[in-house]
Amino acid sequence: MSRFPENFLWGGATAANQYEGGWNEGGRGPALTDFTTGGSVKESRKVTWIDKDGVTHKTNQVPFMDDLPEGGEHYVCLDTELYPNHEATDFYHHWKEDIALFAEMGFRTFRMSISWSRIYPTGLEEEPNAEGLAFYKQVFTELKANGIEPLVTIHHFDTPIYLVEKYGDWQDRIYIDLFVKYCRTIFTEYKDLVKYWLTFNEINNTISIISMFPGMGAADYQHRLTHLHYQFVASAKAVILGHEINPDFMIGCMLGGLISYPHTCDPQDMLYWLENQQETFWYCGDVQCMGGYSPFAKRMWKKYGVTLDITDEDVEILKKGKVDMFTYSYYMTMNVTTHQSDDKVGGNYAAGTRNPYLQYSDWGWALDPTGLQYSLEMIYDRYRIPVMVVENGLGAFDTVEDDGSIHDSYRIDYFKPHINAMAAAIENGVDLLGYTPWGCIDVVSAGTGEMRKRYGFIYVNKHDDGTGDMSRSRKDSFYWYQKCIKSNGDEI
Ligand code: P53
Repeated sequence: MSRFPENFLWGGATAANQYEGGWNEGGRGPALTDFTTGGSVKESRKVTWIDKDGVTHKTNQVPFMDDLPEGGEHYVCLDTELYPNHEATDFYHHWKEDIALFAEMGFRTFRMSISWSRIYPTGLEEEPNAEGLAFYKQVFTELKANGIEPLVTIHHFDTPIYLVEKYGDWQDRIYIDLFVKYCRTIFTEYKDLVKYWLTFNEINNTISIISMFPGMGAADYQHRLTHLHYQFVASAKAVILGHEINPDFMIGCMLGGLISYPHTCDPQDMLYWLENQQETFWYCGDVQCMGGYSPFAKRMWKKYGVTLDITDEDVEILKKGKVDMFTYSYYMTMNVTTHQSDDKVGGNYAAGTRNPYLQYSDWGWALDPTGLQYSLEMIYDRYRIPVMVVENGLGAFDTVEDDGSIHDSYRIDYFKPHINAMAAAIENGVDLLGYTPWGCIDVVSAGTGEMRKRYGFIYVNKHDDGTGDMSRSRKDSFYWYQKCIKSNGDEI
């Protein structure tokens, strides 16, 4: 018997802002992610904007979740900069070809996101953009025709820019109604094509990445937790509405798998670790899966001097709008400690100390498959609802050989133990529905804006300087994953 359930959803994951492109085509309006430049591990990505006197600026921001900087008139794109998310890897013009490649690998599901501003260009329109709706309809229809179940993220970092300029980034209650309007449109339009939905991608990033950006304007808790509260209510309302439109919908939360360990067994480290996990992970998971804030949330509000705009109606909605499944991204673990340590590691979560038992990738990400098993069991133990791992993978440099082949054995080596870790968690009782490795086709990196940090089984000929003809090719890992899916995870 196979280690995985017979109908296990093997697939891959992407997001509109990093994959779709066509940013100014088909009536789409611009989004927050369209004003973010490229960067690298050393040089962080910047946002570009213009002030009231017409002077342009380039500043660091907490990525994809910040207000227009003080004194700003508008966000603006500068001729002197490259904006990698504009074209991304051009799913907009390659969807048919890409879906054929996913089908060839044997995908049973494909995770993608809808770009809100392709449906409502500013977010405020009464009527949706018909061309935008038609684009996703043909994509979902093509996926279904290939036996692939769409798994759709409704919001993946790309709030319409018009709303951010007018209302701040989720700093106004109006966002709840605007988001629900957007959900009503897509739920109704695609109710017979899409069953699996995720409301907000890595919703907990809002708080978990604050520590990476000390001293930046929006890295204050009043701002962050307000943003989160409106998203929680918007998500719960979407869950309630979705079930009215189609009771078969499976609607999930999506968290960034910020899993940590206490660096020492000092009891003070245990307490510190517990508090860290409550703040960066359970704070969000508990609201979305248990239907309201946990008692620890109150401690957090007090600690950071936060007062939230929570109405009685909000409390009722959170109670009713519990998600059907828990989904998360899993890349690494990090260590936390109350002790002094100079041995910090880099990566998207730069705050941790180095774990002496683990190896680290070129981008400073800890390689820890056991952490995947541990987190799956811990999450299922707490919530007892189906779980899905909707991102996992290795960002790496790939080399194209003279004959066009790409020998990415390091990627295969990364996946194998992670697949074994999932099998072990299933064996121990976890109800795991599926697995969608991140960037199954190369996409723009969210953290650094690079192309050279690649995750795909499918290579896309596009480079950091904007060159490349966007042609697709199969890496060695493509054939490996095809075999893995065919054997339902037994031959890896
Ligand atoms: P990249 C942390 C902070 C911000 C985004 O990341 C993150 C993470 C890691 O959990 O990214 C998620 O591209 C996200 C994807 C992203 C992926 O992980 O920086 O959901 O959009 O591309 C990988 O290597």
